[in-house]
Amino acid sequence: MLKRFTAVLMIFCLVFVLAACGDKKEATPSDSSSAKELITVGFSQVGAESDWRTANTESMKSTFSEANGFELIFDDAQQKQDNQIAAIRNFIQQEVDYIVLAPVTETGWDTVLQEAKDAGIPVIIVDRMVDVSDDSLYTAWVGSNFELEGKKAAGWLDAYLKAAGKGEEEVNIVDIQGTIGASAQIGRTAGLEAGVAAHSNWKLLAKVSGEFTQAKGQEVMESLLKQYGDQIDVVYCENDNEAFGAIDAIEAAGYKVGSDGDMIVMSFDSTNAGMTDTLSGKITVNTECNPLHGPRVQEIIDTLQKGGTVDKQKFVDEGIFSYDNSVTSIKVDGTDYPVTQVTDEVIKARSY
Ligand code: GZL
Ligand code: ZN
Repeated sequence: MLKRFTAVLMIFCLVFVLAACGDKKEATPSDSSSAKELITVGFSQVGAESDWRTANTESMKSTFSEANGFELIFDDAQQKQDNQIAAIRNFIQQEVDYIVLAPVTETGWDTVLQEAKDAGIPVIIVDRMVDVSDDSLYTAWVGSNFELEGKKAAGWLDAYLKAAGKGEEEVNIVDIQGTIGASAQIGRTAGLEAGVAAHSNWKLLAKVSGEFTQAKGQEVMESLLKQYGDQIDVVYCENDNEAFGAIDAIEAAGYKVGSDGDMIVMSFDSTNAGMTDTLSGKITVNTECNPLHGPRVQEIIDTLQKGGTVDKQKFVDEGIFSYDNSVTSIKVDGTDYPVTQVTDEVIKARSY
């Protein structure tokens, strides 16, 4: 009995082993050397704090897909620099081909970028800037000219007030700033402050960080309303999500936003939701900040893969959108920029 059982077992094992080997022969030829190596990209993203950030992440993820020849390792730092530094070290450990960093703030990157350089991994910076002692620590940067964004917004306010016959009136402004130390905050605040310096009738009542989020924007606006109430003429929000929060606070306090209201709201990002509020007049002007960096970074990597050289810094072109057509063009540092009135068609024509 035992012998027969052993014989059956041996036959079964033999059949099993043959079947397994057989599977190997079935392997499609593409599994072997002909498969194109994927380029591995480690992307350290700031977080998910705003609609703009979501659009930026989407652009990166849809660009760095396997279908496009990439393996993307994505890390969301929840707006903490320590998490970004840990992510970069992790990418170095994994020996990725490229590191892409969207830095939460400008300073504190020298050490970890030196580690990436020592590991021979090119670093591409997107969106905000890094302030490093040696710019060989990164290969390329692509993003917005934030100071120009701020100057455009201030230039629009100047023209808007003049068109409304208020060019000489006292104007009280509050600035709900972005994440302190982020290039977008630094540039947008600087643009407004330059406008205030150039106009003795512009009063900057307060600058308070709304951290680029809706919740913080609402909280900050609530306290500004308690402090200044209807003295406020202009609410300068350094991104759309802060504007959404500020508008909620203003309306909850019984005030009306808009050209025919108690105060106007200015914003940045021109996200889809921000443009919808600009169409309705809740936001009176929205200065564009384009988040679609995926294709721009892919272009840089494609060039580097071919052994080419890339621009150290590349600014993206951006517009400015308004509720009404009282201002159709502005001049900043001698250059004219068109102001586009928001319509349904303008919103439909945009991809984010
Ligand atoms: C700007 C980007 C800012 C956006 C905010 O390029 O860094 O961060 O303006 C986002 O919406 O949070
Ligand atoms: Zn002026």
